Amino acid sequence: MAKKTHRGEKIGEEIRRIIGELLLRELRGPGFEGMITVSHVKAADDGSFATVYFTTLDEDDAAAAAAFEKAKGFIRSEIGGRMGLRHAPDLRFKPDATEQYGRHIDEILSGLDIPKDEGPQGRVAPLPEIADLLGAYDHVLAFTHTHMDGDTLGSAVALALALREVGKEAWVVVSEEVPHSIEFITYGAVCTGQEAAEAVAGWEDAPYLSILMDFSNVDRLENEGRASLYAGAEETVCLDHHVTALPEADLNYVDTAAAATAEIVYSLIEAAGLPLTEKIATALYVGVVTDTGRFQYASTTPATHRIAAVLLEAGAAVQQSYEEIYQNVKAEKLLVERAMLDTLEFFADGRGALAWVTSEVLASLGAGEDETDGMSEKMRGIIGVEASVFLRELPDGKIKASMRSKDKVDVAAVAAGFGGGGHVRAAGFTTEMPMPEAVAKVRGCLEEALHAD
Ligand SMILES: [Mn+2]
Repeated sequence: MAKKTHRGEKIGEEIRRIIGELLLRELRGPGFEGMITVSHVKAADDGSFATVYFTTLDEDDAAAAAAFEKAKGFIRSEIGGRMGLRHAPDLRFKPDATEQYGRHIDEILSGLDIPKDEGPQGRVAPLPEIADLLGAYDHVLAFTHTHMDGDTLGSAVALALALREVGKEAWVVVSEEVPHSIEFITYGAVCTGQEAAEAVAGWEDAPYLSILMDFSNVDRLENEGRASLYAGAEETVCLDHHVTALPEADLNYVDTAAAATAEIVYSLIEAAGLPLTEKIATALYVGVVTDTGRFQYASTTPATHRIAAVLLEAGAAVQQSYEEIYQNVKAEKLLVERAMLDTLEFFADGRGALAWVTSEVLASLGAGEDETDGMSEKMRGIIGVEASVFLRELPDGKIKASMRSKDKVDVAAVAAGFGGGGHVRAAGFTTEMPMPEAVAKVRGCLEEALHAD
């Protein structure tokens, strides 16, 4: 027994040293700007997992935790490589809350005299504070993320409509055409960046609030017009439920336990005392239904169902939602499916499934972005398949990969290794590797993850 305990301690100390080195040299970008110290690492004796306790000087623990989470795949591969482990421990990152470390930090601070409030990062805010903030503005812009889905649109439309109910001016600013399956929830609240700019000009310098809905990385605003509209606000807010969130807004509310941002917006509407009309309920319902795969993903919680129940009571158009979203399939979608099935392959004894499609094939089928949705879910649905990945070539030649898993593989960790992110059961990334290389690399990483479980 004593020997085993010793082993966990040794592994933990080695991991602490490696991450310390990575923090000095390799780990860069949002969340890693401040001074982060790994105080200690608690590793399981069998080396299967380890909890990394860290402290931050600027007390922005959430940003650091998100940054660590995002870099987890990379950190694990470094640990595996440097320690010669076939399977690096699964990692969890936690802020170190011990008093002892608080004192240590005070010592460091007094010695270094570093200003506390520095850097571009915003801060994490509780929902009631954001509810209060809504009350302070008469003008609000909510931004959807690129590759729009039912959650980003439903959440943004719901909040805009709720604010309009109490006499405020609110718009949902989109960067692309609304997918036809969710067009029915635009309810006259959606506009382009150009139209929003005209609206803002009409507000004659009145301060407005910008909200990132269902994403936290401002890069996903994509076009210039939207980026400057967002930045032109008096204050910015981010509402999101993704693990890989980079809190870039002034005030950030990120709840990774929420199955959809629509759940967060529901709570926000409630906290702000805003009304819940039939249209608002429908928009939120669409967000919840689409992000939970019709209440079937592991992210679905009792709270998800309770919120759905309230939305139904408020008159959400359930039947219409399902018809519009799921019984509205373009023929092109089936043609893409056929092309996808042509490349379908299994690996890791049938526990992994992979398929890909080139932009040339997509163009010849007249298929757009919408028509490639759901392919990795389809593959995950196959008997015996634990993890699936669908890769498609974008018109600019980049490769976009979408991964899904049943209940064993953390695909967010795999995606992080490629600079992407997402949820444990649904994640993705974009890469500039050519298709054959991307296919080989992601197959290799998934094979390793499948062997490790
Ligand atoms: Mn979402």
